Amino acid sequence: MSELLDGFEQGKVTSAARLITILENGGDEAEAVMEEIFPKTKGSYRIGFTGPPGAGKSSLVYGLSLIFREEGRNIGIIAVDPTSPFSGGALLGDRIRMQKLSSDPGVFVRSLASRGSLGGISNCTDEVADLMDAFGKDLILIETVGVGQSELEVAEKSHTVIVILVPESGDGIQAMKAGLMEIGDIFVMNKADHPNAEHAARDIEDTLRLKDVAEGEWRPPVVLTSALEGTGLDDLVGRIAEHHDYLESRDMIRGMRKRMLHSRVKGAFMDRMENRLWNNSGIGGLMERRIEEVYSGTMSPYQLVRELEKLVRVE
Ligand SMILES: Nc1nc2c(ncn2[C@@H]2O[C@H](COP(=O)(O)OP(=O)(O)OP(=O)(O)O)[C@@H](O)[C@H]2O)c(=O)[nH]1
Ligand SMILES: [Mg+2]
Repeated sequence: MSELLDGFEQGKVTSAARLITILENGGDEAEAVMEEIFPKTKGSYRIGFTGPPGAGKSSLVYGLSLIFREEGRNIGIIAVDPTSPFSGGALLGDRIRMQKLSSDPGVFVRSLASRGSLGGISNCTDEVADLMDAFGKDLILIETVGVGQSELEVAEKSHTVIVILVPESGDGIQAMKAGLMEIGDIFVMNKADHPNAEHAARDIEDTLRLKDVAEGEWRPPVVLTSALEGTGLDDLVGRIAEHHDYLESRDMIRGMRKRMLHSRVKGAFMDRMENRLWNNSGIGGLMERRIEEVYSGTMSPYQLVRELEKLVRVE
């Protein structure tokens, strides 16, 4: 591992990539890598991209990357490997784009296996983002496969959250249902080359207008883009900069980083506690023995909860 870390220090992409694999595998080795990496992070800016499958997230990330590169930014891209049944069709396009980007030393692209069959976001997204940060990437773009929880998770990991919608499928309503309206800092109506796009964008604007936004606070804009034709991307880059400036003017960026770390430490701690409780404290065993009684009606579920609780001592 020390050889890999040396390589990493010297800016070798192959070393960084192998360290990411270690992070992906988790366990003690991953933790040892993080011990080395974490102190080297410099506070990169993180942008999350979420939205329904096939909305054009990868295409936009690619298009934006080219612009950010022209601006001289050093970029890391984390994509969830599109292994889900929803997004299998995009795989080839993703691969081709990734290859093009990978040949640019100013871009570090990595796709990570998603957790579970529903896609979402990878367990080690935070760690990989930190590694890219420590590797000198000042801007990290994180794409999720938009299903269920992942939107909310990416919001916890990003300074700016971009919600990408498309005109065709009544996305506005879907977005509200999925809670996307709450988490988006910028809304993108992609596929503006489709006839319905402007109308759909106005729908989203109308919905957003209902949001309670205090005077002077950020009101999420709606940007029309066509990742296919490359239109609207400069506008989107401008909006991202505005949101960044808004956060900075209120000195919120460091506070957000603190909150991100807070939720991360808490998450990791709770995972560990759950494991320990369930496997090492006898709770799992007691549960197995007594659940029959709950099933047969001689004990209530809450009685069993109290019994389990007795095994845990929290001072
Ligand atoms: N017409 C049109 N097609 C687009 C546009 N943007 C993306 N597409 C196409 O839509 C399909 C899906 O694009 P992706 O960028 O892979 O979408 P995604 O949101 O990353 O998809 P998943 O990662 O699978 O959820 C591809 O065939 C793209 O070429 C656009 O602005 N206009
Ligand atoms: Mg994609």
